Amino acid sequence: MPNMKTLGEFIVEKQNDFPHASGDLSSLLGSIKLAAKIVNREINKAGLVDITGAVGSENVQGEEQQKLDLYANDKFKAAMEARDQVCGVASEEEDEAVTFNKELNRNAKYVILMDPLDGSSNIDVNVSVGTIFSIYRRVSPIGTTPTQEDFLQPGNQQVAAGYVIYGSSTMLVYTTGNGIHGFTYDPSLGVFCLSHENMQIPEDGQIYSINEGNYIRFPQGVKKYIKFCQEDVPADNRPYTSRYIGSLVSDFHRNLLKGGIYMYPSTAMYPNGKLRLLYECNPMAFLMEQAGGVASDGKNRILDIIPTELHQRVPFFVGSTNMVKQVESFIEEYP
Ligand code: AHM
Ligand code: MG
Repeated sequence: MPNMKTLGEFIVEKQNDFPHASGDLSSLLGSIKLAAKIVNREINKAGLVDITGAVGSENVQGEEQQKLDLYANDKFKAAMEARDQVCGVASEEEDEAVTFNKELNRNAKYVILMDPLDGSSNIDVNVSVGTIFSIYRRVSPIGTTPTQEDFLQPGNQQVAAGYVIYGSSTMLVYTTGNGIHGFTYDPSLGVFCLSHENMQIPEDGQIYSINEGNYIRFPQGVKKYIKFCQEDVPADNRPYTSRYIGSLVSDFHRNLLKGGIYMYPSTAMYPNGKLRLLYECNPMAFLMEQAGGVASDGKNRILDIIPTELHQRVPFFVGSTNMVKQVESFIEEYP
C-alpha cells in the first residue's frame, strides 16, 4: 500500500515552512482547495448542462467573459472572504481590487491575486484550463481597508503561489518558497493526494511552446530563437518538439514535468505581451524558480519587476534554465 498523504495533512506537516503564523497557510490553502473542488465539479459537467458559452459581457481588457469565468471568480472570492486570513482579492475578472469589509477581514494579514479560470476559451472544446493564485502579506496596517500598495507588490514578495489544473486529472500545485509540490484530486474521495513532491524541471528541455501563428509579429530575437529550436542538430537534440495548448497552466505544467520553455512575447497586437504580471506571470515565475527553472520578460527576472497597475501585461519566457537563457541571449543579440 503506497504511503498516501492528503494536501491537508501535508500542509500541517509543512506549516513551519510558512514564514508567518502557522495556522494561516492551512486556512488559506484550505479555502483555495474548497473553491477548486467546486469549480472542478462544474467544469466536469460543462458539456452536459447549459453552462458554457459567453455571457455577453466583457472584462476590463475587453475580452469576452465566459459563464464559468464568472462562476469561478465568485466561488474563489467567497471562499477567501469566509476565512479570517484574507483582507482583499484582486482578480483578472474584476476591474478593481475587491476589499472585504467585515471586521475579521480588515484584521486579516493577506491579500490574494488570482486568475480564477485561465485559458477559459478552451472550455467549450473540452481542453484543460486552470486557476492561478498568488498570496502576499499586506503592507497597509492591520485593521484598515487594504490599499493599492498591498496588491502592487513585486513578485519576490509572494509568500505562496500555485495553480489548479483541471485536466485529464485535476491537480493542485503550490509553493511557499520551500520547493513545489503537486497533489492529484481523487474525485471518489473528494481529496487531493500528494503525488508530486518537490518537483524539479530539467535544466535542458526539448519542448517549446508559443503561438507560432503570430510569428510574423514577433521581435527579431524571438524569431531567431524559434529557428534555432527548429534547426536539425541531432547532437543537441534539435529540432525540438513544438507543443502549444493555448492554456498557460497546461503548457506550463507539461513543460515543468518534461523540460521545456513557454513563451508569450510582445507582438504587434500586444506590445507588452498578453499575460498579466500579477495574476499569471508572478505566481508562475515563483513556482518555476522553486522548481529550479527561470522566468524572464526577455531581459529581466519577472519577480523583480515593480508593478505599476493591476492589469499590467508583460512578455513572458518561463521554463528550463538553459532554454530561457538561450532565448534571452538571442533577444540581446537581435534587439
Ligand atoms: P486568459 O486569461 O484570457 O484565458 O488568457 C490567457 C491565455 C493563456 O492561458 C494562454 O497561454 C494564452 O492566453 C493563449 O493566448 P493566444 O490564444 O493568443 O495564444
Ligand atoms: Mg488568464
